[in-house]
Amino acid sequence: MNLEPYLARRQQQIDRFLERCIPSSHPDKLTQAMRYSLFSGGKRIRPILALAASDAVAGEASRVLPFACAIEMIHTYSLVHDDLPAMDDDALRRGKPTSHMMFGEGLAILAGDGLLTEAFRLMAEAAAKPGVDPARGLLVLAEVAKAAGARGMVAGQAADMNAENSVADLPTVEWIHIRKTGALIRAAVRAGALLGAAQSDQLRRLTRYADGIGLAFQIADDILDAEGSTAVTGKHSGRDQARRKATFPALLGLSAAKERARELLDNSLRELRPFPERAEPLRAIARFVVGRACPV
Ligand code: GRG
Repeated sequence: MNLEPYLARRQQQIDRFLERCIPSSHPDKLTQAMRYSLFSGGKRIRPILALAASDAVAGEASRVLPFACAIEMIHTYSLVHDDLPAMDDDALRRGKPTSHMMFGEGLAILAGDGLLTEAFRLMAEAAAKPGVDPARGLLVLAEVAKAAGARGMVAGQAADMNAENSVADLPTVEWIHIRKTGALIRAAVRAGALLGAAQSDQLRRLTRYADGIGLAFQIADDILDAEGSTAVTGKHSGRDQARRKATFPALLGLSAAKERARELLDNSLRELRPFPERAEPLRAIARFVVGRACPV
């Protein structure tokens, strides 16, 4: 499958929807700051995963789209806050100045808050719309909340900050990655599967698929950082090493980290074996995620 046109088509669909959610017709600074980060060239991997998971179980994409876009808003908020001086203190994201460099710290914090809250409004409204089973919609909303919150991504971020000046071992690093990066990816795939009325075996397999690529995604990101690929990441590279961050490449070495990423990719692809042709985008996305950092 040629992934590029698929990604481009999905990105367009997502951008159109997000454009309607946070329109440029509100000229205030807060909206400008929210839109600056929301439309600054993100790959849209998480919402695309939600849509592709729904495709894999023959679901209806239009029902998933609001949830998928809400997850992208949550992802965007997490990046804006992660870049703040109090956290990772980054001046560059996606090759552009970060939100606080453009708008100041206060507005960057509020832009993140605004995106996070809008995401929940969007999901709540979508759950109440005809065509979506409200119980299913609420279940997805609760899953996304858990994944993003203090038992998921926020917990991972807190542990990551805590680990910065200590020597973290591999299980600790994995614990952090599973929450900081993996939880939202898992929620995206499960949202698509649940809204597409996946059968329980399909849901289990898709969850394991997501867990594999979630961890592989972070390992790939760390490899790109270690190998200095600013052109690929749009971020300053070598920052993990400079901050002595415990990462897979730091703990295992680059070649073993790549091996682990490829192993996780194989596990994820194995989970998709019983799925028909319509799961092809999920397979291609998994190869793409790992392939950015090492040959697959
Ligand atoms: C602030 C609560 C809070 C959490 C922050 C997401 C995150 C947690 C931190 C960002 C730093 C980081 C390395 C996260 C790992 C996940 C990751 C690789 C994010 C980048 O995701 P992409 O590549 O980004 O999908 P784009 O730019 O394509 O949207």
